[in-house]
Amino acid sequence: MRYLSPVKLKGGKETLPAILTPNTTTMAAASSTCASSTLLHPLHNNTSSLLPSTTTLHHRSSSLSLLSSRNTSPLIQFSPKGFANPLFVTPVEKKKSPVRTEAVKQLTGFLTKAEGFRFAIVVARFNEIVTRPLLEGALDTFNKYSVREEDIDVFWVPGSFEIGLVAQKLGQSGKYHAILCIGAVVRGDTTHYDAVANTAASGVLSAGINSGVPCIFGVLTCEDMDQALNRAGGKAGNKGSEAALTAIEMASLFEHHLKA
Ligand code: INI
Repeated sequence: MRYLSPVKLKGGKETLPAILTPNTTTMAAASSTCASSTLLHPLHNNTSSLLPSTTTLHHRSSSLSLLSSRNTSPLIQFSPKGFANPLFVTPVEKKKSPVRTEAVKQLTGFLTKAEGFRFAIVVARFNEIVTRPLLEGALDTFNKYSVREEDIDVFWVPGSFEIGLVAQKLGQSGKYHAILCIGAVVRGDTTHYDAVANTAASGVLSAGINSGVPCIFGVLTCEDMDQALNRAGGKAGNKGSEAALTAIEMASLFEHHLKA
């Protein structure tokens, strides 16, 4: 059976009829009695940037997929796992929730006011053809967000395996608001890759936990060199730059909300 449903696009520019079809995989939420659902982005917990934020799905079936009428590939599917698709659907109750949430504090770090924060960057020399552009991406982002050059120290280590120990020492020094760890582990023919990748990840995690200072994981773990270069300023962006943003946000969260 198929139901036609209007889909409102942001700004009201376009209205695409959507086809709702019963789906064999059902999410419990979909069988609720509420008359409409709002599309939410799983990461941002707000209306999706992938689909128009005002998209409203009117469903009459307990188990549905939302299809564009121009294209039969599903835009959303209700899935028991929920996160299997880039979008999931959470029913929004029309009636007011009995739980009052106005007084609940929501605390987050800010990307503004980064001036004055001190950062250490630990960077692996191994695969320097990848780690150097990652470092440059990080320095560029710090600069854009007003972190002063004199507030950044860069420590080079032989490989990603060595990053955790140095990060922990720097965290414990009390000199920095966050430690940014940069490396590139590229899969080779041996299991060495797994050992180095796992050690780098657990080392950076332990450094943060043991020092109480945010240690950010900017270590690429890639199948091949192409993939690594794509993430170091190529087609897939610059992960060093993204890691620098994470460092600023975490430094801010700790400074403003988690100070002992
Ligand atoms: N170090 C890396 O940073 N990336 C790698 O891909 C890598 N591989 O594949 O060997 C690597 N090895 C070196 C390692 O990090 C240590 O420096 C070395 O084992 C000495 O402790």
